[in-house]
Amino acid sequence: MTGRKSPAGPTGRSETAPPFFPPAIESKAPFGSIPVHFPGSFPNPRVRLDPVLPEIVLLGRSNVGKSSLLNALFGRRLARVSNTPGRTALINVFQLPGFYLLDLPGYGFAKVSHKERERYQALVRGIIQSRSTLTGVLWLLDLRHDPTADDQVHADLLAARQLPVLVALTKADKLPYGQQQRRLKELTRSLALPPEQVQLTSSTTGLGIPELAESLLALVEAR
Ligand SMILES: Nc1nc2c(ncn2[C@@H]2O[C@H](COP(=O)(O)OP(=O)(O)O)[C@@H](O)[C@H]2O)c(=O)[nH]1
Ligand SMILES: [Mg+2]
Repeated sequence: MTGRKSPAGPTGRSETAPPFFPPAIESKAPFGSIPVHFPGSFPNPRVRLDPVLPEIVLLGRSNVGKSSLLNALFGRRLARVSNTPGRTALINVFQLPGFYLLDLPGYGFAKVSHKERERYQALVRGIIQSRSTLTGVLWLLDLRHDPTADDQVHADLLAARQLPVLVALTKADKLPYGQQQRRLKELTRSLALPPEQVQLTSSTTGLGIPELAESLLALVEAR
């Protein structure tokens, strides 16, 4: 421990964050054995990340199960940094070997102020419209609910940029098998996505987690 402070980047780092998440010990999580680095949280959608790597952005309403899904994929609590109130308009960047995950705060949370909502929308619009390094999107939707107006805003942004999208339908364990299959079909149709881009998942049972990990890697490699 030298006690030396790391210098703020060009856009200013928001906090003293854990710089590195070591691999999970004896984890069954598909990304459990890979090291994850946390370059920081950034307010600027155009922030330059060094090195330049493909990027995948994570989107979903608050409470959709994003933190739980990340935990299931990585076997570690990566997402706690995104959960602190008052951080509604920051990108949390996780660096993996070969790509970045850009984690955004959950949207659609009723309690945020109008101003915070606008800041979030400017951030997500900026990321989706302006980042040439963005290779794809992992979008989380609760299997039990139809997309909301907030979800639709995101769907429109994604459609305009024509980015490859993976949809993780979360909390599948909350429905019996027959209803899972029915909702999967309904949502795939209403989202107008090819079936291979929509995955049933459960962070509780592990359903779909290995498949999701494969699809994420394929999204990065497709670049
Ligand atoms: N049954 C079930 N509950 C889940 C699942 N994923 C998340 N949850 C619960 O849903 C709530 C919100 O989850 P969280 O991961 O914090 O959502 P976030 O706000 O999107 O990060 C918590 O109570 C979780 O325990 C799941 O796959 N199955
Ligand atoms: Mg969360």
